Amino acid sequence: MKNTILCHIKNLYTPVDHGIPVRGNDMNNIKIIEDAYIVIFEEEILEVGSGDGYKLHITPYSNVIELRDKIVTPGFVDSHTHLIHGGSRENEFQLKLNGVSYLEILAQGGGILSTVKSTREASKAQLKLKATKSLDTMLIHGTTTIEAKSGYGLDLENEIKQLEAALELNNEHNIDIISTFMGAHAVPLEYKEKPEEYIDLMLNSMLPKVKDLNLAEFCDIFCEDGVFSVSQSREILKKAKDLGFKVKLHADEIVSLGGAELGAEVGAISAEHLMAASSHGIKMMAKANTIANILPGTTFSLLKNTYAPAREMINEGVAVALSSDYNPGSCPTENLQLIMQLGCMYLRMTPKEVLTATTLNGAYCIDRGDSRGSLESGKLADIVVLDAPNLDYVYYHFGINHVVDVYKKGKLVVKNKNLV
Ligand code: IZC
Ligand code: ZN
Repeated sequence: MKNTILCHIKNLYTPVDHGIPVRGNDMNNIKIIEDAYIVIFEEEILEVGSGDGYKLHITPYSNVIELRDKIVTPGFVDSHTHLIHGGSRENEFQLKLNGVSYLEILAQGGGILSTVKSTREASKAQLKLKATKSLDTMLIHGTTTIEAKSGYGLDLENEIKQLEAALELNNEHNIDIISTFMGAHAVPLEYKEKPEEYIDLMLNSMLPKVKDLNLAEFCDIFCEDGVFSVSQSREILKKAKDLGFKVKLHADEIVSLGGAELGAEVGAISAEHLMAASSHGIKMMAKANTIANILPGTTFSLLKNTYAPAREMINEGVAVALSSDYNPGSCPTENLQLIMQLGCMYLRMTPKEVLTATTLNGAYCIDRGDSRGSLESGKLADIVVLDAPNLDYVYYHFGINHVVDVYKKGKLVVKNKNLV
């Protein structure tokens, strides 16, 4: 049998999957195996154990790799990205440093709307080329599965162009990409004076068409002051659900509007950002099993100090995920390890909670908990090898890349920090 065996791993760290997102204090329940091994067959993990147990699986065709001074975790899942876009927004950086807010820049036609212009001008091939560079960077930093949102087309043709680019890259790149339709990311300039008409277009044309073409599994919306109100968001998310989309939303990112409450009310799989979520909304999310997907890189990059209340969420028994929000405006980084470090330093989550949040709970945010997010037999062999003596070290020694090797579906795709 031609298997791959990773053995004598100094320490293996993994959440344990019980078939549901990991909530509250259970997020600290990371299994640690010393002198660990993983037997990989084809795309999956066949067995995880410790000591010499792997020897039973050795055949003349086995590829046996010793990792004596390395630690291993599941491949990271980045469950909130705006991967596909044209252009960049460093021209707004000085404005931001001068104190001009994100929503002011958007109201002046910049921000998301500036990326909409660049994305509309780009061909699908150009979008894919740019996104491929980002995917390569993500993979080198240990991310093996991502979610990718549309929302920089804001008309049917350009939303389809973005979603097709993501679908094609899912087939062409080693990273798995789960697609989300986000036509309700902003009201496009041509509808500035008649936003209700844009919402009608979403409800009656764009959503059904994207569903018919099977271009996205999820639907997301930017529920925010000056963007889409709670009642507009409710209408769109309900319609999306009726059409068969799974739903999630950008909730209480900047202003406390009741996005967390809406997420719980409509049965969203996750509510994302939540910097300004209310205590009532957090309690509702706990009750409704809505995952809190927190994006501390955005708070950091927006130069704010109002980080999402992760400790309160965990105390209330909410399942918390962390993700990058990789986008050209409010969080231009692909490095999920940096987000993990911010999770400890600013959200005051423990290293173990953060690992759960960026592996198994990230996978549940995109409805992939059954196949990834933990190192257990039967799951995909998505594995990262880190050059670190223990898990805490990865967070403590910040701003660098600790990942040396990455296995994606059992295949070595990053070796010694380089793409294979
Ligand atoms: O391009 O600014 N928050 N959408 C909602 C974003 C951030 C992405 C962007
Ligand atoms: Zn976002």
